Amino acid sequence: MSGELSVLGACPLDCPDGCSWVVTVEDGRAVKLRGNPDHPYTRGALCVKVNRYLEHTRAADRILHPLRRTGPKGSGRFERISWEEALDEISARLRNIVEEHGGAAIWPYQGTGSLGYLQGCEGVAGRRFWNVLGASKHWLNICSAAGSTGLSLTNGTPGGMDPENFALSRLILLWGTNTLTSGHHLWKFVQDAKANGAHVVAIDPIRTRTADQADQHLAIRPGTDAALALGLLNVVLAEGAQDEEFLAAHTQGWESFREEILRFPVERVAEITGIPAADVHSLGMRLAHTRPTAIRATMGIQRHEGGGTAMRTIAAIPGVTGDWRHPGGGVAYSTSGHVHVNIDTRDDLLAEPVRTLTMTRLASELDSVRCLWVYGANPVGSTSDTGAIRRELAREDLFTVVMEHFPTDTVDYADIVLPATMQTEHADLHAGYGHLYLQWNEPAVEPPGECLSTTETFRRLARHMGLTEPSLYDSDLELAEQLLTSGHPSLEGVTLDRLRKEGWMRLNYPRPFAPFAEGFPTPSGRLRFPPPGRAYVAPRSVREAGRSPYPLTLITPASHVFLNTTFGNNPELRRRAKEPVVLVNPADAAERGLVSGQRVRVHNAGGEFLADVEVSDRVARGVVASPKGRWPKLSPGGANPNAVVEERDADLGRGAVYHDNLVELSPCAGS
Ligand SMILES: Nc1nc2c(c(=O)[nH]1)N[C@H]1C(S)=C(S)[C@@H](COP(=O)(O)OP(=O)(O)OC[C@H]3O[C@@H](n4cnc5c(=O)[nH]c(N)nc54)[C@H](O)[C@@H]3O)O[C@H]1N2
Ligand SMILES: Nc1nc2c(c(=O)[nH]1)N[C@H]1C(S)=C(S)[C@@H](COP(=O)(O)OP(=O)(O)OC[C@H]3O[C@@H](n4cnc5c(=O)[nH]c(N)nc54)[C@H](O)[C@@H]3O)O[C@H]1N2
Ligand code: SF4
Ligand SMILES: [Mo]
Repeated sequence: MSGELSVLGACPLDCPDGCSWVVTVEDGRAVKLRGNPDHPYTRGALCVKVNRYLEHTRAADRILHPLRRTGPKGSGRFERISWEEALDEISARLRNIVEEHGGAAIWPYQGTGSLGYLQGCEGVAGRRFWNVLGASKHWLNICSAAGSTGLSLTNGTPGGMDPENFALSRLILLWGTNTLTSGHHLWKFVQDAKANGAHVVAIDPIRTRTADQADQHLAIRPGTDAALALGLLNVVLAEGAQDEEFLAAHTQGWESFREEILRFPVERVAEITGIPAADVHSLGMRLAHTRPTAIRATMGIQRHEGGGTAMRTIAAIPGVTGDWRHPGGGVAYSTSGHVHVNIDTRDDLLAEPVRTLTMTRLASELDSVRCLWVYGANPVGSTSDTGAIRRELAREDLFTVVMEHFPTDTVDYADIVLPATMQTEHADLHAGYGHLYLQWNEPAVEPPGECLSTTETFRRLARHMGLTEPSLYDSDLELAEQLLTSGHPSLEGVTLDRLRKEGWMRLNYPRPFAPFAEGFPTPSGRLRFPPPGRAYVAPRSVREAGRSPYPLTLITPASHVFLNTTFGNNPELRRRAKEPVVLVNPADAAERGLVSGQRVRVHNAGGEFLADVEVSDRVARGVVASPKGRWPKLSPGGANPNAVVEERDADLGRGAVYHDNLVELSPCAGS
């Protein structure tokens, strides 16, 4: 058809699958979006959420122009202003703040709304600009920091297995991961393995849709995974199935770790984890005698007080069994450790060293901040302790700028709102943290209204402020070229020209890829076993058992129909999500006289949100669950689960503790 063309792009969202997509454009309008059938990981499919992406770009509530606040902070009342007015006001306020309080009073709060290297959190967007102003640094710890730190302590990198190699595995542990919801493209490789006789076990406090499809589900007590890992290894040792050759050649700390394992016999582990001893033992036997064994452990497992250690200790398993020898063995958390692009944020532009502010500590660290600049993030929907965040954001001495697509709860607190382009409207370079490909996203259509990309917004702001540093003005294509110049062998042959033509390229790793068969990227070249006494850290729920007035552990996992808070305003996906629910075990419900459909307050000392009870044996006694992703202002009572998530750190990497909070359920008045 005349005027029709196909444009290759990539899904920008915070999801391991990093899909490659094809946009059909007719007469300047994007009319169709589908998964790229040629991409080996995408294999032609997107997901229930992103299938609606084009409709989302044209949603009636899309922000198309710069806005200035007219009502009180939090009211969401704005007037339309021009870019010129917006840049005037922002430039004046930023100059003033730098002069009076120093650059460190600016907090560039960048989230994972886009994972792009140009427009999103993985790259340079805005960071050179912030360095020229001397702004505080931002520690993006909301998602995966505890697990990445734990894995790096053991292996020297968060990178591990190529997820495609799950097809080669004989035993698959889906450990604290809801594959069919939060990264479903792995499933095809799991199915391939199953077709070859692999046994698949889901280890999750919730019987998820993934657990339903596994051969076996172990309902573990939240936050006790490291103890299970030690118990499984205890059986491996009893069987004499440890790989002595691998241990001697490629690990360190084995003698003391071995002793630690012996302190976790099956009966003790059963008591800690709530998993019957017979099940711990039988899985230990499978682990002892099945090579290769692949472990998929993603972010759910590390959103606990002991979550970093959980990943650290789980990562020790293939060190003992020698599974790293085989491409179908090992642990897959994130492949980001295998992506070695050159992210040149130009820290040399900083006049002096600055402090780092912590994303999940927004409420408490905002105290000393005078400008909060939010992009790619929706903290009022997604960050811990939203009640405290709202109180801070209401401060009159805080100048808040939000770059956004939609009028989120965070936008409601902005002084100035800047309209941002969506993925079909700007260029970007992407990896995926669940595969080994790079994708190029070519803009398919013109931006609507006055939307600007992140890179262009910062170029214009720099010009408006008269900044002279040349690298602030690098074009998108120049920035993309720079990213590919790291000289790392994995980028050999990967050029921007080829990426733009072909849409995606595999990083230059062997296939099949066994990353640690010959050693680890630690200083000694060896896997480092956890030191004695540090292999299991109990979660809050276990530490406080019987002492807290809030006896139930709340898990707030990924929603099937939202992607974090993205799509939380999409009418069709909201319709599918129905009213917010909280899963409650029949015994816990009976004890409180609660029945399905009844609306309750889920509360603790920090706050409360409302949800309808769903009595279900999908959760064990003592565990309740309610998914993340709803917009507070579109939820009953104006709050989502983050009202009860405490501002507290995990044990490693200052990670967040979204699945490690204690609550009580009480009937709503009148319900
Ligand atoms: N209770 C609970 N809370 C959680 C979690 C949990 O498990 N439980 N998980 C946490 C995790 S893992 C994460 S990653 C966070 C993420 O939580 P959110 O901050 O809600 O992340 P997103 O919804 O991915 O994106 C945030 C915003 O970025 C905007 N955005 C997207 N692309 C762009 C762009 O190119 N430019 C600009 N300016 N904006 C853009 C989107 O419109 C969106 O409103 O939530 C955390 N919150
Ligand atoms: N549909 C959809 N997909 C998403 C997202 C989304 O919001 N929606 N979010 C994206 C983002 S930002 C991220 S970080 C990932 C998150 O996705 P995942 O990595 O899958 O993380 P969660 O959904 O937080 O938790 C996964 C599973 O871990 C279980 N779990 C919780 N605590 C424990 C524990 O102590 N031990 C064990 N063994 N299991 C536990 C939960 O019950 C849940 O079923 O998914 C991405 N993909
Ligand atoms: S959200 Fe994940 S599964 Fe869905 S299109 Fe994006 S990358 Fe693919
Ligand atoms: Mo995340």
